[in-house]
Amino acid sequence: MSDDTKKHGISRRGLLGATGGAALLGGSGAARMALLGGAAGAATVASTGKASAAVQGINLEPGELDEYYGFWSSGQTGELRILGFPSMRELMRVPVFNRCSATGWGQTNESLAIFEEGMLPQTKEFLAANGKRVHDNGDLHHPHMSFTDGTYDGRYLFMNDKANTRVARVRCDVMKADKIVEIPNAKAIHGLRPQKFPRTGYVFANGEDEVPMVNDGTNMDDISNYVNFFTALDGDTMEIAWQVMVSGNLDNTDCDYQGKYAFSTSYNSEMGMNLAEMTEAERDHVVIFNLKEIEKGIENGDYQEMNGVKVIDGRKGQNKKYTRYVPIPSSPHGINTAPDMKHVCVAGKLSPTVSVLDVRKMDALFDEDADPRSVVVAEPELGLGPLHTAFDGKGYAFTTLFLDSQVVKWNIEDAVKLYNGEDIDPIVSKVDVQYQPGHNSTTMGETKEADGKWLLSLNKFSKDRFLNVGPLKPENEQIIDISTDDMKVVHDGPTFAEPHDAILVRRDIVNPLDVWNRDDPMWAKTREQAEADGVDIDDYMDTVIRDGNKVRVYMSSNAPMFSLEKFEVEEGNEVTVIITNLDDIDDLSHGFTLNNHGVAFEISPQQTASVTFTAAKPGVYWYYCQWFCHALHMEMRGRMLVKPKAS
Ligand code: CUK
Ligand code: CUA
Repeated sequence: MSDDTKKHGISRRGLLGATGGAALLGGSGAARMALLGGAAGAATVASTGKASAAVQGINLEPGELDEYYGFWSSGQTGELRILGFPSMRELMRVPVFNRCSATGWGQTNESLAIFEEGMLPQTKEFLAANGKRVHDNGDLHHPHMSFTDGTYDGRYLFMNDKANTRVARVRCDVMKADKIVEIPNAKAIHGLRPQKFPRTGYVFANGEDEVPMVNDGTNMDDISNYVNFFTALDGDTMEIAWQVMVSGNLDNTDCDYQGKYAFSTSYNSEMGMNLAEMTEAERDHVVIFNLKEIEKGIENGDYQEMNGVKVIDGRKGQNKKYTRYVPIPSSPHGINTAPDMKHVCVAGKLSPTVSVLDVRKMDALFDEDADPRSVVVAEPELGLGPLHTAFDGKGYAFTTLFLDSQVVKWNIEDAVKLYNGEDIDPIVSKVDVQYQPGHNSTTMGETKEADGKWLLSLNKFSKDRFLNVGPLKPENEQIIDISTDDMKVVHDGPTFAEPHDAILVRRDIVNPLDVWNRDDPMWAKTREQAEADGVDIDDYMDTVIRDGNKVRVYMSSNAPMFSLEKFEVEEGNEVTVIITNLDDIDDLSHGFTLNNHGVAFEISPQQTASVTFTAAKPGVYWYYCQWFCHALHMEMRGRMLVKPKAS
């Protein structure tokens, strides 16, 4: 262990916890042992430098608005969340990969069409065999906004689904998903970033899990056949532009501000299939993808087509101009490009170091005889378990230390000087967080407009910070004031499973609609069917179309009434209920819930939505509006009669 790390308190902390004890043994090997030996042990209860509660902007007066939008992942919940920041007030949950009880996402015909449009044929078959139409879970780790010229442009949010290998896009005008794309070949999409320059452009997505090249169930143990895939989607069409086959797995990804390179961490360069094998090597790697060369390769036909995707071979030893593998200690995790547009920080996870790459050295890296480590310009030892790095736009970096339960503030240029032999300490300060931080995020920090006001630490454990709610505890998200040199934790915020990542976007960039546009593409298909039925879904409607066994019930809503107080179908009919909310007043959402049928969906102002089900149980069933819309909201209901089948 260097004197630097001792000075900054690792040895003191080492006395406090079991994991810290292992840390006293020194070096990255000990960190690896510590992490493998049980992470939670490293949490130590330490006081934080609490600032006065009046820190500006956190405690808003009633009616005051936040300065930033926060877009949060929700991990295994599968949704996107929108918070006001820095008040941390939850504003909205946007269902993406999950089934939503309130809005009917995953049940309405409009949302099902989005799920099914991007689904691979073999998944459709698999789901049908399991009596389902869509997967109703997801594992959403990384939400990122589209860029133009190095900063957010407020068009779209892109996000991954690790659970079912998908990438989704959310429209920022209505805050609803409009594309959910299953990625062929790759397995378990994890790291995801949009291209920063000149615009998005590409959306880069990492496949985390290795699979046999022909994954047909005939091979499990011949590891030489396993590969992994890096995917570039076109952010405008959400079609897959190309994939690159790589050696080792892929964890997190980012790209430069020049539009030339993307880069991904790999914690399993070993291609190990169990814990011991995966953590064997002292160094794993970062793969650097040469975007222009890959585009040329595609143009020149130097690819193979796999499941309809053009795949470039960028595996180690191919000696082509597509990829380079930079050795990095040890099982690197987070990778973050600094707003100085030059430096890329790679967190070592099992190594106490962050490796700094210089994008200006990447052209030379692709020369044939280049030393693969020539792009590394600093490798400061910062503390135990570095996972992710955020930036203030003033030359400082903030790295989460999972095992130390700390965030370390350090200076990038000083780290470069230290690497060049100068006697200088890049570490500015450390602050305790509660506990075990993963991602962190600064206001506008992943853009060239990083403003250095706030740091958010997303901590995996809350332990004693909140009222006990049973064995499953919330995570804890903390806000740190970084406007001065010493970092102050100024806010604790519990949160449910399991936000990995969040971005903090200046509010002037995001400008959603108050009311839907009637010509929205979301219900274009529904409109087509209505036109064929001679029904105008933009107007008052109370029409029931009987089409063989199919019944289409068209109605509109106007507070506090549905246009149809009742309708009749026959047992066994396939019933589609289509509703347009004709109210055009800000905030006047209705809903349609059909008792004992598992049917419920949202109809916001000027929105059309529909649901299809089979009327299998004769009887009278009430339907009602489930959004409190009017003094007579309780009266906003009607009846469906299911007549017994005429025998
Ligand atoms: S990963 Cu979660 S702490 Cu999925 Cu971004 Cu690092
Ligand atoms: Cu409409 Cu409640």
